[in-house]
Amino acid sequence: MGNVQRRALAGVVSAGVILGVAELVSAPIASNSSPLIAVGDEVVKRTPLGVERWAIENFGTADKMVLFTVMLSVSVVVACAAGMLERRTRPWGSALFVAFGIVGAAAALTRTDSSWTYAVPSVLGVGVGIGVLRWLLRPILETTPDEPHTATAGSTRREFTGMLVGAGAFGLLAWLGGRVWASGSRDVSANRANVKLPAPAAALPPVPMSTDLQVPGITKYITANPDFYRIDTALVVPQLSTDDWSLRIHGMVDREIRINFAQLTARQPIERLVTLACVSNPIGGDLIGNAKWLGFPIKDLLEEAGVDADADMVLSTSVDDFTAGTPLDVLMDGRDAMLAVGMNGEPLPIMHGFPVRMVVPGLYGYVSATKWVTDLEVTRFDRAKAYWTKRGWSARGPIKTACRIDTPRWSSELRSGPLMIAGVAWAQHRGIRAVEVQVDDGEWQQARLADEVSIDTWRQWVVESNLTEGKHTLRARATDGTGEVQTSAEADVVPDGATGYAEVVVKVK
Ligand SMILES: Nc1nc2c(c(=O)[nH]1)N[C@H]1C(S)=C(S)[C@@H](COP(=O)(O)O)O[C@H]1N2
Ligand SMILES: [Mo]
Repeated sequence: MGNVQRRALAGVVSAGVILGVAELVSAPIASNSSPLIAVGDEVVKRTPLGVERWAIENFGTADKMVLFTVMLSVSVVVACAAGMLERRTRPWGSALFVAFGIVGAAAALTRTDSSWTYAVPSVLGVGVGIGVLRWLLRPILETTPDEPHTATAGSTRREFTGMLVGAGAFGLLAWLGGRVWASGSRDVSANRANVKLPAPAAALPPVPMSTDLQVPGITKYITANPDFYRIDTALVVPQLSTDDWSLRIHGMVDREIRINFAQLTARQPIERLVTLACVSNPIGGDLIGNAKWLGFPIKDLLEEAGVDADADMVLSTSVDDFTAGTPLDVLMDGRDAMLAVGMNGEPLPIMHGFPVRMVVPGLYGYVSATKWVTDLEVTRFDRAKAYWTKRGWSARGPIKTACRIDTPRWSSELRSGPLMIAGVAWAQHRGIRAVEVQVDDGEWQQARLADEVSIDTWRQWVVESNLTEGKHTLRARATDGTGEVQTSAEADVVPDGATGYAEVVVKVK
């Protein structure tokens, strides 16, 4: 092993020690005091709209993994450089680590919930990391990386390997210890398991079989919780217990309201089927899901607070500072906009907003579905801007009429003969009146629809077809409950949702 490799390895292992120690020290403070999480949060906050859109389109829900991979790769490069540059009297490698620590500490200190303690993980991590770097390099601190024969100067290869493994194990143990400590002290699953959901006044009748057409390959009418798409800006899922939760309703109201979990759940709940959809869902995409939600009408609470006639928006804020701006008229027009506490018969899963989130039929999630919601400010669109609106997305986000072909799938190779073309269509709060399917440039054929139990959910559809040999393009379009056919014009997801017919190309042999 030459000096170049020794220096690079020492740099990488010491950087690992920095991250491990920082993770351990962040455990009793807060997850976003860890430099990796703090810097990640800051990067997410500052990512330009175009890059964000590109990331969601290409990585979908794996975007967070991609972010961490990029950050770790950058760290490895910096760490190699630090190892190469470190000298006894000119500690440029240490200086690089200090710079690293300053970035981490600065990011941590600018989190909204931070205090001076948020700098401690970065400072201690870098301190220990520099010590480890200099200890590992001691025998060769005076060499330059390209000096060829230094095996005689300093430790043997075996000694050095032992030191590296020791330091690496120390960093890994610190990191694992931090993870275990943090999950033990912050995890609210035990709290969630103890929640007893109130029963709705009028229990929802069992969902009729007729909502599911039982076509192989079609999306199920109800999406099971583990299969439900997840979209949020949180790098670490917020852990908010029912004891720590409370909601403040304020702003342009006559009386400010503060309500805790016991008070909220003592109220009369409703149970409703609502399909949530993400504005970033491309045509044919799967950022959409349907669940049975248990919750409390937002309208009632707003009426108790008494909203100003001038107000036209409710800015909801989550415990991790995500915000959504929901049109006030939508919350007040009698639809089932709610503060949800239950999803498909269970307390909300933690990643879907436990203990309380908003659900508003007919609006994309980014303007309405705030998870871990703790604050509702009654205000005006010309006074407040929500998280995604600041980043170039439309202030209002009504869901556009759309449909998806679930089966057959893209580029399937099929045998000629009878074929079921089937999928789902949605136009939340307007309902679906019809779906039509076209094969190549043929006639539009009416699809058979599953029963409609709510205009706030998607609806399954199926067409029986018979395809000849060759390549075929299948298209579908939906008509909403007002009689309007979805547009064929193709639009991108930015700024207010994709449009265009659903399309699948298949080959028949
Ligand atoms: N706190 C918080 N709530 C949030 C978001 C977020 O980033 N943070 N994203 C919204 C968006 S863009 C969507 S599409 C829905 C997704 O809800 P789900 O993850 O339960 O499917 O949550 C909304 N609520
Ligand atoms: Mo979304």
